[in-house]
Amino acid sequence: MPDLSAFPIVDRWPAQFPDRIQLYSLPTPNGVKVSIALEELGLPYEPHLVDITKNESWTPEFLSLNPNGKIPAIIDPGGPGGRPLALFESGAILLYLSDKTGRLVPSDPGLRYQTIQWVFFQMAFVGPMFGQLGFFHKFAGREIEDKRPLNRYRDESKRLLGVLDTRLAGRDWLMDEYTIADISMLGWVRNLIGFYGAGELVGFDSFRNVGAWLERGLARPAVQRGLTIPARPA
Ligand SMILES: N[C@@H](CCC(=O)N[C@@H](CS)C(=O)NCC(=O)O)C(=O)O
Repeated sequence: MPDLSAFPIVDRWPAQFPDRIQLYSLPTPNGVKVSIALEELGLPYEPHLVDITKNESWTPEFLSLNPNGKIPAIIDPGGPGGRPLALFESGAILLYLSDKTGRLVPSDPGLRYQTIQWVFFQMAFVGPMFGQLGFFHKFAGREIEDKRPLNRYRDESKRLLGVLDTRLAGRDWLMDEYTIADISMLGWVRNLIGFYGAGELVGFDSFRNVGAWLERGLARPAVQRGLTIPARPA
């Protein structure tokens, strides 16, 4: 049985199954990338709920795994060389899981890099811009009288949806097959029109290819399961 006692995070979130991948997360757009990938891959894992609304990601135990204080993070007890590997940053975790299994990424080296390119596009643009739009449209930023920040993130989000819409013309997924690039993006687009309520603001209905892609993605059973893991307390 692997020994995870060197990781202080297990003091606060004990591992009942230390031989499984330990997932520290919450079902947010960044968190669900990893739970969806794990569900798609069928890898054995143990989810732990880190309640960011209670600042649990800023506790010393969590910071010992991710000094940046953000979910998601994992420990794979069976990492490279059979040694435990701790990882944070959802894009890095997606890449790691796809490399570990040889799945959810094309085997052709060129196509693999293009898949990674779309994951980086999500990490650098879609997540940060949609997140800021959510803040200025739905949360505390809504109160700010000066609408320039809201308008800036609205316009940038629309531009990004346009990039995605063009890429998705005539294709089901961002690559020729379903990959970690789709997984990285689905939760964010869903959130934009769902939780953030910004569908009308960005004219989502005009991005028909993105709408059809989102529907296809959300219909996948592993996506549906991943979107609710770790289960929030009742
Ligand atoms: N680039 C990071 C972003 C992670 C991130 O922003 N996580 C948010 C939830 S979606 C978080 O943990 N927020 C907690 C906080 O800031 O207190 C990744 O993709 O893993």
